[in-house]
Amino acid sequence: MEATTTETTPRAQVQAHPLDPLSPAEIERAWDILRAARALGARPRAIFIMLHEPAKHVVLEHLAGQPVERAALVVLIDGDSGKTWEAVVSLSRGAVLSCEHVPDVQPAIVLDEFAECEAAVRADPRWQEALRKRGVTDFELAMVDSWSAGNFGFADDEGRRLVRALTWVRRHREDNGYARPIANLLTVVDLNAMQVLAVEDGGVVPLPPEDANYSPEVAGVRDGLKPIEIRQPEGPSFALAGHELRWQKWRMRIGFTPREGLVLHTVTYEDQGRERAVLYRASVADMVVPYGDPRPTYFHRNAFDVGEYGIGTLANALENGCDCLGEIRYLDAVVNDSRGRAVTLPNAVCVHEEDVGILWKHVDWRRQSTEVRRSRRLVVSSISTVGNYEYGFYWHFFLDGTIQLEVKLTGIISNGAEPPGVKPRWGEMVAPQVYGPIHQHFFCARLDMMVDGLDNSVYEVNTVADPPGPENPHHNAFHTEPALLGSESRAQRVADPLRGRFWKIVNPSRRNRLGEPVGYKLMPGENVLPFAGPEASVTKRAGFMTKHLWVTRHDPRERYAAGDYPNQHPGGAGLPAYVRDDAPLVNTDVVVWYTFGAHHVARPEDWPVMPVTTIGFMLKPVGFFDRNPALDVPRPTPHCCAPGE
Ligand SMILES: [Cu+2]
Repeated sequence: MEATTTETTPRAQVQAHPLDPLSPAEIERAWDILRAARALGARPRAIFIMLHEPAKHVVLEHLAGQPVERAALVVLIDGDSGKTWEAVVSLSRGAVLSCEHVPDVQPAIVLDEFAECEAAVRADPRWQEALRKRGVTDFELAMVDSWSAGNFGFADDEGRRLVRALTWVRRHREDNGYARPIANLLTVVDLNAMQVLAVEDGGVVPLPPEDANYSPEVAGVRDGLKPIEIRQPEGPSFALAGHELRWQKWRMRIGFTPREGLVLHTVTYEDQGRERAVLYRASVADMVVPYGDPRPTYFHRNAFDVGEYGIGTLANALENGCDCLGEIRYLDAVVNDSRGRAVTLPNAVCVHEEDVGILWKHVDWRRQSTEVRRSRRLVVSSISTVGNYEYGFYWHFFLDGTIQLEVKLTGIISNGAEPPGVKPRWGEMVAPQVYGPIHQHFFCARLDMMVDGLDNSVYEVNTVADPPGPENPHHNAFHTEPALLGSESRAQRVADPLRGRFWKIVNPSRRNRLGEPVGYKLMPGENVLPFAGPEASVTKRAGFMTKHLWVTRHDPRERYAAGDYPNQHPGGAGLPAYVRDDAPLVNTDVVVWYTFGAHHVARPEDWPVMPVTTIGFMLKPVGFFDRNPALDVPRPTPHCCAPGE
C-alpha cells in the first residue's frame, strides 16, 4: 500500500517496517521467484500474494532503521491439475522457503475468473436458448454473476472448482444491471476448465416489468440542500508516515491484504507519556451471508465474501467529496491479479477526522459555569463492492480511548423474480415481481488483543438482580457478576442485552491505581443468531456464526474465522477447529473473535439501491485509565465555556 498525498512524509524518509504491505515490485518478484524455482503446473493462477507477516516478537522488537526481512505468502491454483499450492517466498533472500500442495481445497475465486466465467456462460448455446425462451434476444443486456458453489454433498461437485451463476437482464442499456432477475435459471461452471457444465432451467417466469434505474436523470433531484463544507484550515490533526498513522494519542499501522482488505496493526494509546498497547492486529477475518429461501436458485446463496472472494481485491477507489468529506488522506492498496502481476487500487483506504457531537459536558448552575468538549473521531475506512452489494468498513478511534468498528451495508439486494401476484414465504416483494429473499450478514472481527502487553484474560460480565432478603429489603439491588472464560471451550458465548452482557479483556499483571487489572471491554451492538439449522451446509461451513464471542489462544496459523479455504469446504474449519484443543486462556496471548449479524428483511425502500444500514461493536477502556482520559481536550472556543459567563 502506498501513501499518495504530498502532505504525508516523503517516502524516502519513511523507514521500512516489517508490517508494510507488499509493494508492487515485491508482489511480482515473489511470483517470479516461485515460478522460476518450482514447476507448479502449466496454467497457474495466482490467488493471493500478500505479506507473510513476521512473528510477533520480530515486530514488537523491531527498532526503527533496522533491516527488515521480507517474505510473501503465495496461494495459487493450477488450472490443469486443479492442485492448490501455498508457498512462502523470501524476498530478502530471493528463495522459496516452503511450498506445499494443499489437498482437497478450493482457494478463493478471483476477479479474472468472474470475467472469464461470464464470457463462457454467454457463449453457451444452452444458456442462450434459456434466454430466448424468456423473450431475450439481445444478450448484451444480460449480466451473469458467479456465486460460490458452496458444498451440498453433490457427487458431481466433488473435486471440481465450481460456481453457480445467476443471470439478470436489463430493460435497456442504461438500466441497473440487477433490475430484472431471471428466475429459475442456474448455470454451473467449472472454473479450471472454464466450461459450462450445466444450465439448469426450472421454467419460465415473466421478467419484472420495470427498470430499476437510480441515476438522477431518472430518479429526479430534490432541492433545498444548501452546501455543507468541512474545513480544517490548518490541515488535519493526524500524520501519516508511510503506513504509520498518528492521531492525538493514538498510533497504529495501516495494513491491507487482498483477502481481508483493511488490517490495523499495533494500535497504541499514549497515556501520561507511556505508549500503551491495545491491539496487536485487527481485521474482519471472514463473513457469510446465509439466505433463507430453500428453492433451487436460492438455497446455495451463502457468500463468504472475505474468504471466498477476497474482499480486499474488490476495494473501491474512494473519492473526496463523495465517499468521504473534508481533509482526506488516501492510501492506495496493492493486490495481485491472477497472472501474478501487481494491481494498484487507487485511494482504497481513506483517513480523515469527523466531529461527532459532544464528548462530555457539565453545567454547574450554582457557579454558573459550563464545561463542554467536542468529540472527534479518526476514521480509517475502505469500501468493497462484491457483485450486487457494497460493504464499508469503518474503524473509528475516539479521544477517550474508545475504538469502534462500524460496517456499512448498501448496494443492491440479491433478488429474484416472481409471477404477478405471488409472494413467497421466504422473503418480501420489493417492487412489482421483484423479490428479496430473507437473509443475514454475519461478520467476524478478529481482534488480536494486547491490553498493556501480550498476556491477557477474558471475563464475561453479566448484571444480576439480587434476591430479596435482609440485604435487599427494598428489592432494588442488582450487581455485576464477572466470570472468567478460562479456556477455549468456555469462551464460546452469545450476546444477551437483557443481562447487560459484555466481555472484558484484562491484563492480570497490570493494575490501575484502584488495584484492578487494566482492561478494555467489548460492547456488543445489535446482533442476531443464524436461523439456518444445525445440519445446514452453511452452518457447518460457517461455524463461527453460531457464537458471538470466541476466544482462542494466539496461534499465527489461526487467521480466518471459516478456515483458510472456505470456498466449497464441507465444514468444520476455522473457529470450531481452532478451539478443539480447548487451550487454557488465563493470562496468555489471546485472540478475541466477535461475530455480529445484520438481519435483513428486505423492504421496498431497499430498492433499487438500499440506504446504508450499519452494524458493529465497540471496544471501550475499563479501568485502563485512572480517570476520563479526555479531560485534557481543549475547550472548543474560549467563549463557550468560561466560568461566570
Ligand atoms: Cu442484506
